[in-house]
Amino acid sequence: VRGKALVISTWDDGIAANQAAWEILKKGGAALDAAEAGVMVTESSQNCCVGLGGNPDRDGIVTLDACIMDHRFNCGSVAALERIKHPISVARRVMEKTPHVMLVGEGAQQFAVAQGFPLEPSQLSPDAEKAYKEWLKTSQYKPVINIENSGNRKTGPVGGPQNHDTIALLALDATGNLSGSCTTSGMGFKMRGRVGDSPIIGAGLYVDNEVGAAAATGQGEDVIRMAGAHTVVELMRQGLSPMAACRAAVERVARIKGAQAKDIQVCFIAVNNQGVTGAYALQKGFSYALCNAANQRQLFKSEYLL
Ligand code: SD4
Repeated sequence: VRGKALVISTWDDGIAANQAAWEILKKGGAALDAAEAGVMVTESSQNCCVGLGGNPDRDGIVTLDACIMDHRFNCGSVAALERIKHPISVARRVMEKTPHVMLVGEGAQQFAVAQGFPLEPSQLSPDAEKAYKEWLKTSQYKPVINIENSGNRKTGPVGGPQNHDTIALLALDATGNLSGSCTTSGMGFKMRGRVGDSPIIGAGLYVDNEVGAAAATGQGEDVIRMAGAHTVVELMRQGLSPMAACRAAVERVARIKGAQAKDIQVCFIAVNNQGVTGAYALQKGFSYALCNAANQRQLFKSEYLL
């Protein structure tokens, strides 16, 4: 593993996130720092809807979820956090500065402010405002499959069906340590208070340095009900390759959902502690980005079940 540093992350926006993570890894930096720095790029990006630029809930308020986990089972998480630009960094502070794993809502925001994170304006980004107004016309909640890759709100279909917007990233550093991060504005137009899989340790993200790490994107409810990322890690522990583990987890989702499986997307990425990576999706259209010493800008189309 030594010297086999790498980063793997979800969707096309993963390429830019990987670059930032790589800047740290290539200098011998820690996987945890890489995992945080990588997804911060996506949280700040104007082109995608992770972070404060994301679509609001059905009451018109953007609420953010994020978590982070290191190679020693240390983990931190925030959910339903409002008006903070970098939820991933707040999650890291929860991990490092509190005796807890998870802070939510007002308490999470209060903690962030106390830690010196600026409180950002509550107004929606112009694109989110437009999408929200469009959504209000019907006020129907229907998850759209592969929303991340259907174009951003400027180029995508009118009304911006930007329904769920997430980045999950796994990093392996030169010393062989693994860490991961996951951050999202959650599903657009979700019920107020809804929390998905992304900030849930074991669902959206899990890291066990002795085995590997895994993360999820897609329909959060269906990732939570089968403890997605943790399941993938346990399957790797039983000897499956990262790809086979992701596939087996997706098959489990399909079994659970039955005929409804065709209406949702669930995707996993994984890396084992030897630096072997894998991914698998329920439906066509999932992409993931890989970055290592050989090539920092690889983008792959994931294989899929249906
Ligand atoms: C959620 N899993 O909030 C997130 C959304 C997502 O691709 O991953 N979108 O359910």
